[in-house]
Amino acid sequence: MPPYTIIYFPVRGRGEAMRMLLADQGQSWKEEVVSIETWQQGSLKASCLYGQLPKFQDGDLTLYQSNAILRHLGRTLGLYGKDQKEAALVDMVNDGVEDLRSKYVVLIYTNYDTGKDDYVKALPGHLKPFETLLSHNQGGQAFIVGNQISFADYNLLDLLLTHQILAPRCLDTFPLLSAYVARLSSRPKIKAFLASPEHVNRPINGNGKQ
Ligand code: GTS
Repeated sequence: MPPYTIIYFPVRGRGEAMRMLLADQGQSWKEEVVSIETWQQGSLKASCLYGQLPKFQDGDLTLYQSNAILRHLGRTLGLYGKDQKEAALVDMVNDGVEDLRSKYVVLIYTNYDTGKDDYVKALPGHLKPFETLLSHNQGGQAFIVGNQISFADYNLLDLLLTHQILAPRCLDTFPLLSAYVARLSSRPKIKAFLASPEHVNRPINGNGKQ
C-alpha cells in the first residue's frame, strides 16, 4: 500500500508536477479522483482546510497547498538541493514558477478568449528568468539549481510543457529551456509517465481550455 494519496480533480492542473516527481523517483501513489458533481455537493469542500484541492496524504500526514506538498516531497526524497544555499535557490525558482502558474490559471479560467493573445505576447518576459537561471548553472546543461534534480525542476517542467500546448513556439527563443525540457522529458521514468494513458488522457484544466 503506497503511503501517498493524491486527492484531486481529474485534471493535470496543480497535481501533475507532484505526479511527475513521484513517477521519476520510482514512487507509487493512489489517486482519489474527485468529480465536479461530488465537489459541488459541498461536504468534501467543507472538510478541506482551505476549501480547495489538491489534498495529499503521506501516511498520517495530510497536506493541502500544492507547493507545500512539493516542498514536503523535496525534503523527504532529497530533492531540495545539496545545501541551504541551493535550497534557498530552489525555493526562489519554485516561487517564480508559482507566479507564472497563477497568471496561467487566471488566463484559463477568467479571460482565455480575450486575454490569450496578450498573455502569449508577454510570455517571453516571464520565461526569460528561467533561461537566465539555466545560463548561470553549468551553461544550462544540468538542472535549474546545482547538480541534482529538485522539486522545482518538476514544477517548472510541468509548467513549460503546459505552456508549449498553449503556445507551441514559446520556447523557440530560449535554447537552454528548450534543451532542458527535452532533456528532463527524456528521463526514462518521466518519458514513461508522459506517455502513460493516465497523463495523456488527463485534461490540463477543468474547463477544457489549454
Ligand atoms: N494555493 C492552492 C494550491 O496551490 O494547492 C490553490 C488550489 C486551487 O486553486 N485549487 C482549485 C480548487 O480547489 C483547483 S485547481 O485550480 O488547482 O485546478 N477549486 C475548487 C474550489 O472550490 O475552489
